[in-house]
Amino acid sequence: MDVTTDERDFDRLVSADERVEPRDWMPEGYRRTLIRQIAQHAHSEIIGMQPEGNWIARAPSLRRKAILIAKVQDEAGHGLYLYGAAETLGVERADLLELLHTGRQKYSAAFNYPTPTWADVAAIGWLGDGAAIMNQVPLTRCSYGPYARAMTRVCKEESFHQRQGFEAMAVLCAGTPAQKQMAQDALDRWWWPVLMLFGPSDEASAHSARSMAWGIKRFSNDELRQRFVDATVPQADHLGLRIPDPDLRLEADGHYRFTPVDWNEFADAISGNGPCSRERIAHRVDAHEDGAWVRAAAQAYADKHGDRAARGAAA
Ligand code: BYC
Repeated sequence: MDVTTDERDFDRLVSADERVEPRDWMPEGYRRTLIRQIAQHAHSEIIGMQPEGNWIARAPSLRRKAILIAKVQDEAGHGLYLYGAAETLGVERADLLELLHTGRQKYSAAFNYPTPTWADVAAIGWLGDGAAIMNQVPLTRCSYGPYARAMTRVCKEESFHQRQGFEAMAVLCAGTPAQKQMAQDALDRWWWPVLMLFGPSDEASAHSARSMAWGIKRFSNDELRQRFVDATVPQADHLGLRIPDPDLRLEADGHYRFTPVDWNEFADAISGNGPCSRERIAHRVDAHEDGAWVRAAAQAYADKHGDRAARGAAA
């Protein structure tokens, strides 16, 4: 098959490590892969607001409440940048939300787990945002410009989130024995869901090879998971907490060996059978329906005044 000039230009951009922009020709598979990944990422950000949002009214102090409100609001902002990046590929935000609400597009399995105590909020910041940074910093070099640029800002905010989670965890660990136990219990609950954030093992990952060849992903799922474990175990040691993996050990090569994720549990969590899957989607659909009047008002304003910002809010 003849290679067209468009294909040659695209291949040159990708191999020269330059950015592909919305105006550039791109293969249909590349466009579809980006829509799938960016949409899943956006959905994870907005569904990820729920487990922590659950604690806004019950945060243990005014300071913690103010920090948590700001963090949850940041996650909504990440969703907006990401839906915006997806729209540059020719899809509508309303259609992506419809796919989320009807279970036809995924979001991160981790957010299907509950947050029964305040320490779970600290653990999500420390571990969940820590994993997000490990996964997303390489995405700032993604070959698709709008996604890469969205990631630059997201990663800056995620590093504040990770620090506040670690600090909240450190305060609990320096508290009473009961508070330290709360921190340990939350680590026990979140360790495995957070390892799932990196996706299936390299052997099972359907999209990695193609996405890496296109410069969308820069490292494999297992490589990033390993980096996360290597970075996080010393942090747990510093806090005086125990990683809930009896087989975890430091090898001579300087890397930690750890027990693989329970992939059956992962499969359940991504297919709508996680502990809170139904509750998360039901809550999301309710919030969307409750917001219908805001979208209608923004649309009416945009129609009357031709205001671009209001049209964006109506979407
Ligand atoms: N959960 O071939 P694979 C946050 C799916 S939120 C559910 O490896 P890929 C935060 C995958 O979609 C940030 N599903 O796929 C928010 C695919 O299914 P389909 C979350 C998963 O795309 C609030 C299938 O499994 N981060 O940080 O090459 C508070 C095969 O997988 C998961 C991102 O979204 C999962 N964990 O690689 C705190 C990062 N993993 O589409 C924090 C951006 C995989 O074939 N995304 N699947 O039906 C990525 O880097 C990549 O998409 C992944 C997966 C590494 C996640």
